[in-house]
Amino acid sequence: MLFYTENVLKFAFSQTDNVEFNKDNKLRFAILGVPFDGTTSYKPGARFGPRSVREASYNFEGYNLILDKTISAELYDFGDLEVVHGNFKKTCSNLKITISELLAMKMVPITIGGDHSISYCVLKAMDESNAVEMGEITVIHFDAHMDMRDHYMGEKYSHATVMHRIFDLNPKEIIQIGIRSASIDEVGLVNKYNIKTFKSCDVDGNINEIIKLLEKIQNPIYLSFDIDVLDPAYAPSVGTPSTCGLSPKQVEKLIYSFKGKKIIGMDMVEVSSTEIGDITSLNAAKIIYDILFMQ
Ligand SMILES: [Mn+2]
Repeated sequence: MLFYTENVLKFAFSQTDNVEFNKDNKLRFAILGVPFDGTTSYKPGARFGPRSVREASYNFEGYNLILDKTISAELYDFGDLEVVHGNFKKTCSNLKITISELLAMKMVPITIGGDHSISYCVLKAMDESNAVEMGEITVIHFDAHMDMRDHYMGEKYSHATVMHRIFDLNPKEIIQIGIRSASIDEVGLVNKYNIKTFKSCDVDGNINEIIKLLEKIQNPIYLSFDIDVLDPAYAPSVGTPSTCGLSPKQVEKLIYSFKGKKIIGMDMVEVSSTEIGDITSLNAAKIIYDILFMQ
């Protein structure tokens, strides 16, 4: 695996003892930090996301009062990937190798970015592995932005094109939630290919219909969370803030519809907090916890 050797803070409640991986079919999650923000187009700093989200994770309990549940999923924090700053291609190659190794250990990767470009590398590694059949996966994408551009500033691989690259991998379906920013070409693409897109105003007006749709999903789910899906009031430290977004309570309600679902991976991207106690990283850590509580 390609890791930095520095001893980074581990996500709260992650286990440190050596475990014989692959021994049984027990669900185990692997946290992996990817401090790469080479494709950020506005406010840089997502390279600090893994550090700040881990730090924020210590503010939560292992017991969820609302759900009356303790965390039962096993969680291992593997530290940070060795990224090559400014070089997406080399970083993506390192990430794919490491995700492949985690999948071979039957771990479910939870990747903390980093800018959104890294999500493609995680799914590409899944596509190339024997562990995952891409045609059976529903990708659920929480974001203010569609990220469906074919190219951005001449670049094929970017945080602004990431969902188009994931679409190119032919997952079973893509569902986008919380969108409020797109180009007219991106809207043409999602309409042409029947990609389900729920705008932030759709969540305000019709959250129960969206929950019903999510609850019906039976196949494996990959979750991609751009923290800018939240309104900048709740998540100001992001690469590309967009107003009129979702509230943490709306996102919590949507996440609770994943109870018992087969989550094969998730990423939390675009967190660019640099201050201890920053609300953006607190909300990002809470979303990761809520997903773990769904298992
Ligand atoms: Mn975004």
